[in-house]
Amino acid sequence: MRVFWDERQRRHAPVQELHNGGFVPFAEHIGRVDSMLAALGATHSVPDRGEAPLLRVHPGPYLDFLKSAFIDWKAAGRPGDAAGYVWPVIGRRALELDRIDARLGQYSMDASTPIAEGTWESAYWSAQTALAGLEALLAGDRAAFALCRPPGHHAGADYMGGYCYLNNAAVAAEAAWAAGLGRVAILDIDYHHGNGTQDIFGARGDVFFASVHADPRTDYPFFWGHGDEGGAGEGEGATLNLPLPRGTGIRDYEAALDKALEAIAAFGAGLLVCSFGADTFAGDPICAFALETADYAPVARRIASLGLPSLVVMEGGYAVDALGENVASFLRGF
Ligand code: SP5
Ligand code: ZN
Repeated sequence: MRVFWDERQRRHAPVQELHNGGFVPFAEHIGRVDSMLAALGATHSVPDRGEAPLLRVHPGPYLDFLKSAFIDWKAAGRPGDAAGYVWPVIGRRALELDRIDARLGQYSMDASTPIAEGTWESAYWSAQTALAGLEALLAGDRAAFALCRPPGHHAGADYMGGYCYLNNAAVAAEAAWAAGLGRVAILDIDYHHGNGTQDIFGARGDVFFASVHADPRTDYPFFWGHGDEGGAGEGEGATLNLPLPRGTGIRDYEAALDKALEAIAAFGAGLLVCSFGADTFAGDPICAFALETADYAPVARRIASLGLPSLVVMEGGYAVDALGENVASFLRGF
């Protein structure tokens, strides 16, 4: 399976994030990439397909915000990285406010997603990496791995969150649709619910979203991913959420995964996008499932048995020392 990666994804390097009421080192750091690259070997380069495929998912004003936020932050005389501190919970009024603090609140859902100097450049190339993986499928590869970083599945059409800025999986799924590949299924197996992806496609009947994740009653993102969220309008029945309790190991995990795979098979997709997070690993420092390195290969084999052309898009995974081997195990299984 070819691995796609662009060095410009390294430029995003926020210093810290809010955690338990104080600031701690940013968990989604570049050491994750070094671990993966060391385990995966050679990578393939990523062409620049411009902003048009991003604009199929994200509105222009949101992209403009991502591009200028750090510059505006510095222009306001602020130290460190750009981060919001006020959120419009009563309703997201369509106010066009100039103040950088207002814009940071308007376009984000949490305080763990700071914008640093290289954030836009890395997010842009992360999305381009997903598109490069999709192009490998269009060229006839059965599967491709997009080493996306920053990750994407918490980002909605017009908000960032959960270390995510652009929704790489959604950008690839939309591009696949535009390329005529037909109905797309997205299987999200990051530890956290992919609220952004669900939000983007929840009202669509032509894109299926299935997610196996930690129960949002105990885990981030809390407000999305509950078992009764099944899509809306034309998308009713095209969203499947399978929350699992903390401590879940491979047996119960595979039972839930099989439910998701059955639903995807019944949907009749022409392409699978798999949002893969290795934060389901037993040793993950910020998560609480119990998968072992060797478990990722049979998990991937089950997914591959769908027989669909498959784009694997990297999401989370914070046990840096084991991350590369966990991803390698998954890709070998595929
Ligand atoms: C893509 C992905 O896995 N995003 C996860 C976002 C979770 N954000 C909230 C987690 C809060 C815990 N912060 C721990 C910081 C340790 N340095
Ligand atoms: Zn995650």
